[in-house]
Amino acid sequence: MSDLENIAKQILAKGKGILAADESTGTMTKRLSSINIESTLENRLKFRETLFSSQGMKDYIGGVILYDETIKQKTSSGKSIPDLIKSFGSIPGIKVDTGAKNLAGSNEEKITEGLDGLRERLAEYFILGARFTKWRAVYNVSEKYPSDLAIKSNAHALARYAALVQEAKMVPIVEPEVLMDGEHDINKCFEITSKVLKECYKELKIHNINLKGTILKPNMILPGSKSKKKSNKTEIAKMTIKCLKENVPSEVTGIAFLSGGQTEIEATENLNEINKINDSNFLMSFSYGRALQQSALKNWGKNIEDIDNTQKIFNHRSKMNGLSTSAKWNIDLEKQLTN
Ligand code: 5MM
Repeated sequence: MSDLENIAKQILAKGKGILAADESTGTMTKRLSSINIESTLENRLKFRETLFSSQGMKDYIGGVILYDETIKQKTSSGKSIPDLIKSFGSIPGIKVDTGAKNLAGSNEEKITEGLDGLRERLAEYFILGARFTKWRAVYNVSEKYPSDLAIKSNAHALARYAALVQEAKMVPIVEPEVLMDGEHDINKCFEITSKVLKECYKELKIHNINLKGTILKPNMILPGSKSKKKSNKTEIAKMTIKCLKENVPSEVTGIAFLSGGQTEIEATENLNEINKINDSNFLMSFSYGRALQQSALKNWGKNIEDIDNTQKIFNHRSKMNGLSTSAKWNIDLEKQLTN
């Protein structure tokens, strides 16, 4: 097994998934202002250190995606943040895109930037302890979008990113996110996600990517958040698996879904259902941001010194998602906040 495949397998080892804590300062400021906490360097670190030193890290979190600010920070006891993560047997990762900007030629759409100087930044992140990276492309769904231009240019950028990351001996997470916003139904999400994934894997192939040394971070196949037609968990799971089987080469080591605006319970329940009926060779796990952090953040906002309860809530969410990676979650377990 290659080193890269080994890292990907360690991150998604049985019962484990990824904590996406790579909010850029703007996004983190929004999250903190929702709980009336000032977005200072100290507060952003304090919340993240609280999560990263939780016991749930040990059993359920195989990797943590960090933001540039955080990977360079030290904990209150002087340990570096990557070392803290490693002390739980988890692997530090880093978001390396510099954000989604307006796409020239189709201004209502986005292109993710960050390729300039990436080779040099990757070398620096490797020294800081990162062993995997993330790059997120976003696609709006409407009658005319996403355009071919957005699909092709984002796939090309994702592939150039992945090639540079593998050259730097790290595992690239490839994240093409078809956004949930909109009135579209689940079939439209299936159709667009299929198109997006096809193009991504076409470009990854052209760029000679070792697919075994990658992780795909896709959206689940869901109706738009304003859709009049709701879908149940079985339909969501079936269509998600079908879409991945049809469009993702079987060499890809693992799939770690984003939560994309689902509630915490929805994200857990849908992953559990996917694993219940998963008949593909893919490991199906999570790489959640909001769906792992929301309740913990809310509790922390009530009293930022209440580390114990915030960690308890985070441990519980991590455990619930860990269970859903092997279809062992159920709603009764949700009520047992024991950790
Ligand atoms: C944690 O949020 C990440 C993005 O932050 P920016 O928009 O500030 O760059 C985001 O990429 C995240 O990793 C994924 O969307 C998954 O998070 P969710 O909340 O959708 O599970």
